[in-house]
Amino acid sequence: MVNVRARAGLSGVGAAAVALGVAELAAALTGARSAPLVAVGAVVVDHVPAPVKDFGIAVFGVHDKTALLMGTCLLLAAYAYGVGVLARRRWLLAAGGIALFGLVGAAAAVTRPGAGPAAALPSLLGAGLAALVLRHLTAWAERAGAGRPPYEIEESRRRFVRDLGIVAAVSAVAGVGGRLLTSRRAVTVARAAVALPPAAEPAPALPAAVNAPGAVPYVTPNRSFYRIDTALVTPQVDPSAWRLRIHGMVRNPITITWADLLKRPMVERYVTLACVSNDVGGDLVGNALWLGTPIRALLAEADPLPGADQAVQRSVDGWTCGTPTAVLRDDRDALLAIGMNGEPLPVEHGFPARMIVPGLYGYVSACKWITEIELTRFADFDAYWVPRGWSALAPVKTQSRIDTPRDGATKPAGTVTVAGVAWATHRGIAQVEVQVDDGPWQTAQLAEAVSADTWRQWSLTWAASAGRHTLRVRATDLDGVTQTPEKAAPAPDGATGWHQVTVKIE
Ligand SMILES: Nc1nc2c(c(=O)[nH]1)N[C@H]1C(S)=C(S)[C@@H](COP(=O)(O)O)O[C@H]1N2
Ligand SMILES: [Mo]
Repeated sequence: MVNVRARAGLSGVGAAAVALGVAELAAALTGARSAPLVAVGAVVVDHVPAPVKDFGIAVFGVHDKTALLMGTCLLLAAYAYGVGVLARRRWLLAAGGIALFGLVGAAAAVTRPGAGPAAALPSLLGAGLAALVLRHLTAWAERAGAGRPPYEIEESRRRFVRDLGIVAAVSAVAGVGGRLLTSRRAVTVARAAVALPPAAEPAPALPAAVNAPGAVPYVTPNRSFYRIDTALVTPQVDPSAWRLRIHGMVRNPITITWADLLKRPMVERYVTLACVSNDVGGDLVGNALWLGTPIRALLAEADPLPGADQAVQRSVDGWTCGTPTAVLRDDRDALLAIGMNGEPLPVEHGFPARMIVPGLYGYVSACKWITEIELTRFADFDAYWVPRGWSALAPVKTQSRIDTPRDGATKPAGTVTVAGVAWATHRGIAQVEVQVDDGPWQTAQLAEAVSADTWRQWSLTWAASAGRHTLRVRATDLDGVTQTPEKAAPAPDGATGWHQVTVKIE
């Protein structure tokens, strides 16, 4: 038996696949962010309510974007199936469904920051082809209907399967080809050609005892450094086209090029970067050696007007964050950074330039792919995350984490090393204490500190007896303030509470 309806549905899915594949290919010319899937996804990312976004990060972690794209594909497949079924009897309605798909994609693409009218092309081209493909496939599907002679049904089945196969192959080739072309055009080549200037002020040599055994390494390698941003397609910024414009409430607006930037004095600093979405015990925190030029000097040249209390950093993809101007002008090492652990910034960490500000969460300070700093007032402008329910001011809260033993681990009785990291960036860590069950707080041994701006490793030797035990950690910063035990969720300005793990000793 042939199910004509299912064939019609599959025709719809095939047509949608062609649309996406061809659009991907077209987007190799008009820019990767103009592909409909990516453009619509980006609009979703920008408008998803904060709790849903938190849920996404909590469930999918750094794979939240893949999950979003796959979810969108599934929804689209269901929609396309419906359009295919409709096409049998109500062709005009189905055509309207396709047009709607094309218009939504085009609208999403042209309204992305920095997009031109050409960004509409991939979606419109895709929708046009989808209509042709659907017309063609449903014609074959229809010829299997009741009352047709058996040879015709058989013939239509063969033709349908053949043409659906061709459609699938064309979309796959177009889609993969488009992606390959895009990545070839990517800035990987330009990045490989960058020779970082030497630091006028190199970072101090790391003390021998900077690592505690069992804690994550003091320096987080680039490939394992957490990545958080709203960019569905990593912005590709060629250094030769890069500019940083400092404007707004300044006496002397300035624009610098990549060549200008490389001529500026560079310093190297270890700075720990933490995400406000990091839960107690979470791993959205890392420490790297950054190479950059102090932003303080650049701002002094621009000469902010009194009252310009907020420096809004803007990325090439339109994302913004607002940092108190005073923080960028005080004596801390706030950097316009170009290097990370001895390499040019990895593309996903902001190549060619980003901000790194000790003491503030990333969402209010660490703009990647930065292209603009606009001096303004907090009263006049809300940066990206502020209308989405996050605090405009967000200094990093003191936190500590147990890296070993892991929660749920089983260890033999006897000596067990408890170790981890603690950070109170720009204030510094004075003390870390560990509590076993309801026992007294024991002072952990601290690894040597590099500066107040980085995390500090700690460890404690524990004489573990058989049974189930809970280990808790808390840190005290150099101002003498101990982490609060009170549990708070990451929103609106960072999680609080003590990290604890439960282990079984046998
Ligand atoms: N352009 C841009 N920069 C951004 C973001 C973003 O979404 N877009 N996210 C910020 C957030 S929330 C954090 S925690 C840090 C993370 O930097 P990383 O991905 O290099 O670890 O980047 C910040 N810079
Ligand atoms: Mo973040």
